[in-house]
Amino acid sequence: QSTTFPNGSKRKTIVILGSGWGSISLLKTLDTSLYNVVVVSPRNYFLFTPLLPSTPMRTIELKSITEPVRAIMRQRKGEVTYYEATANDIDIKNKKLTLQTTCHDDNENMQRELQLDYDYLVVGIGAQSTTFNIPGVYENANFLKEISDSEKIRLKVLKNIETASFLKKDDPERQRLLNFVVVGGGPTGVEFAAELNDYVSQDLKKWLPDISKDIKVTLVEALPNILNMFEKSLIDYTQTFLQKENIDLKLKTMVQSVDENIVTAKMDGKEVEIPYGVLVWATGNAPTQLAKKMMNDLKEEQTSPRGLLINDRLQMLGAEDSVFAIGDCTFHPGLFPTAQVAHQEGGYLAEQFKLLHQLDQCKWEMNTANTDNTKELNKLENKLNEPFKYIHRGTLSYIGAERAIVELTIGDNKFKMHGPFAFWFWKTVYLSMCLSFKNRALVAFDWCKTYFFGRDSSV
Ligand code: FAD
Ligand code: UQ2
Repeated sequence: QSTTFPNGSKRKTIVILGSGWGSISLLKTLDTSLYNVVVVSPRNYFLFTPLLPSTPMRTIELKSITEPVRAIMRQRKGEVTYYEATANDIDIKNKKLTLQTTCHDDNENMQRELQLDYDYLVVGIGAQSTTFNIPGVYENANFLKEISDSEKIRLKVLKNIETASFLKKDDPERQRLLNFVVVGGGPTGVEFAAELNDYVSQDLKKWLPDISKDIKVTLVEALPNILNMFEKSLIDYTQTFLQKENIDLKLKTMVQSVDENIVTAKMDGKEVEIPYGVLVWATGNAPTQLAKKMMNDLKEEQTSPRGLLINDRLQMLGAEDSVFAIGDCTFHPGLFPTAQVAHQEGGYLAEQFKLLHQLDQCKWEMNTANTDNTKELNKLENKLNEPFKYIHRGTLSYIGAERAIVELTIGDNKFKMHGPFAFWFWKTVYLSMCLSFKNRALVAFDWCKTYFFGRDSSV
């Protein structure tokens, strides 16, 4: 793709950081023939996070919910460049950024650097899991955010089961190994606890009935209720249901510290100790290294430690003319750190970039051909100034044993469902949201496979 358009005007460069919900949704809707588009991300695939909790116990295979960035790029109209690298410094004043790759050599880590110039920068770098500085969490717990987390959790669960079946029934170590503790009562924590319980009651029960009886899944939440984004009746339904399914719900329980084998928590002012074999930490978002650096560089405007501050047009405060920020790396009242928000923000930016291009062309014509485009210019500028409006469509969560809860918002009306029918709805919604036909087919196939043959128990 050449650096100029046929009329002689400059083709501007957009650098998109990240390959998550926000960035990929932008890439999929952006007219890439209007710009030089460069995507930078250390992860060369998109990950369909809503189904990640289904992967550790292999209800769904990991490969079914990833899509390579290059497969997405290839479907675009214009050329797109991709660098597998991490952006580690941004010179906002001079519109330059520094990328760093890590090449794994046989005996050393060789890092290569690259400088890039941009006209527009889109920051969609997500967030990182945080432990709220609770001692021992980082060292002993598993997060559930990336593919590698899912694999680690699986290995631990299966290994503990094998070790436990090796130990005598009255050995307290056996019970500890079989205590699976999930911290965080949001959809991620609930869905993973549910999947774990499904594995135990639907699969393990057939192979190792003794072990399956002794496995205990505990869900820990600091607030008085789990799934706080849902309506009260659905919360009550879920809490009752989980307890019936033998998940030990510990509400109003604040984790204080974690050591190798024990979670220490405060419950109603009392200290409780929960011995565990596997601990999954499914709560808390914090800014990444790069986001912190950017906040520090723009101290005057970036006054929140919770995320990059943006205006209603998703422009980053302090660099409104050239930097946009979307998704979990941002903080804005009314916009939650969800895929649903990031997805809509990406779509909005694609439209903004189309308008920005039209505006540039309009100005170029005015300058070179002396035509009077004032009217069109005003129209475009008005359109460009329209703020991003988030439309909340609803929230869903799987809760185990082929049941889900669903809350839909259509216009001003709210609809809610729970139970087996909601589970089918949940499946249909997530299938329809998959990024590619390939993902859709693989996920559907995995569900069939699990239904007919059960979940795989091999490591
Ligand atoms: P991400 O999708 O996290 O992507 C960030 C990208 O930036 C990654 O590709 C990363 O590699 C890259 N990156 C990081 N640092 C750099 C750097 N320095 N330079 C370049 N690239 C960088 N939301 C829902 O709405 N519904 C759900 O059901 C749901 N379920 C979830 C389940 C799980 C298990 C998890 C973890 C999250 C879930 N979410 C859900 C939340 C949702 O995944 C996030 O809100 C969403 O991913 C945010 O999108 P994002 O583009 O901001 O960041
Ligand atoms: C969504 C989205 C997500 C979500 C959810 C939604 C890509 C992966 C839950 C919302 C969609 C719903 C509730 C379906 C609406 C269906 C009808 C029939 C109105 O949009 O963004 O991220 O998790």
